[in-house]
Amino acid sequence: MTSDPPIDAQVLEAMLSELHGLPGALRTSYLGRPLHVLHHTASTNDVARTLGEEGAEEGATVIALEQGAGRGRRGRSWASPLGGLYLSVVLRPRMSVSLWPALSLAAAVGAASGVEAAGGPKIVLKWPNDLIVKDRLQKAGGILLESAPQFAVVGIGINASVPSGALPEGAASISVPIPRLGKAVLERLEEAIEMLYTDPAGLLDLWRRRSMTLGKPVRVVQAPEGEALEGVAFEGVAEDVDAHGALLVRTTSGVRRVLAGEVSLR
Ligand code: BT5
Repeated sequence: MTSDPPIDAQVLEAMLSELHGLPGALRTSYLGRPLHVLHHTASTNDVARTLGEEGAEEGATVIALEQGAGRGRRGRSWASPLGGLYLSVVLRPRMSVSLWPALSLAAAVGAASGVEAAGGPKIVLKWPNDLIVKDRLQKAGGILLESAPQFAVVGIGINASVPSGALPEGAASISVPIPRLGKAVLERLEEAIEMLYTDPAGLLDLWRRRSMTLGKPVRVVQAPEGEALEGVAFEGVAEDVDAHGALLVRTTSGVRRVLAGEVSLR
């Protein structure tokens, strides 16, 4: 699965033209409308944030073939070589700001379902945002949710067909063509976001069914996004997620709620 060949110029051209034609084929009502396709950018989340600040409507989408400064959470970097899908959408969430973190779970459900719909492997989810190839337990994608006062940006990175050697250790590529994956992810992402708005309990159930975190002993280091991760670590059993996307961890002194932090399986 990590043996995809390098992408040559001809394949690249074909991919770009297929991506430019994507909006005509997309079964979405707002995601991918409009769709900005870039050969290279620093981070699609930054481009989407600028679009949001300029008043872009919900659904404006940016796809890049490679990123020079792809970002993970807490300032970590996201390896973004040619062959990955790097996609960000502008959302104007129709729910109270306190519930926005749950968009990260909806995005994970949509992206996982998109991978499978595009013919990729079965995906399980590690709280809050890792897409893990089920039979290899390796990370193939991640979600970066960023909020501004009037809008949110959901960024998704998936190792679609990244040549071996171009990814960090422990990462997997899923061997799916980027245009097909982009289409399926946008369609399933819109379904998941709509479900979060109209049937949040149902969406949480979809997340629970894919979770590899719930029911497991975990070690948690808790700190708000943007602050150093040097809070006191604690251990417990991951019990559930709530409507805000928080992880509920049972400890010897009761249930603790983790909205932002790092969770490792013990
Ligand atoms: C994430 O962060 O998993 C969120 C990744 C979001 C990337 C997308 S790409 C489109 C959009 N534009 C951006 O600039 N970002 C978003 P986190 O949970 O912090 O995981 C980061 C960690 O995953 C790193 O520290 C590495 O250990 C590992 N990692 C880095 N690149 C990877 C890759 N390509 N595949 C798998 N694991 C990777």
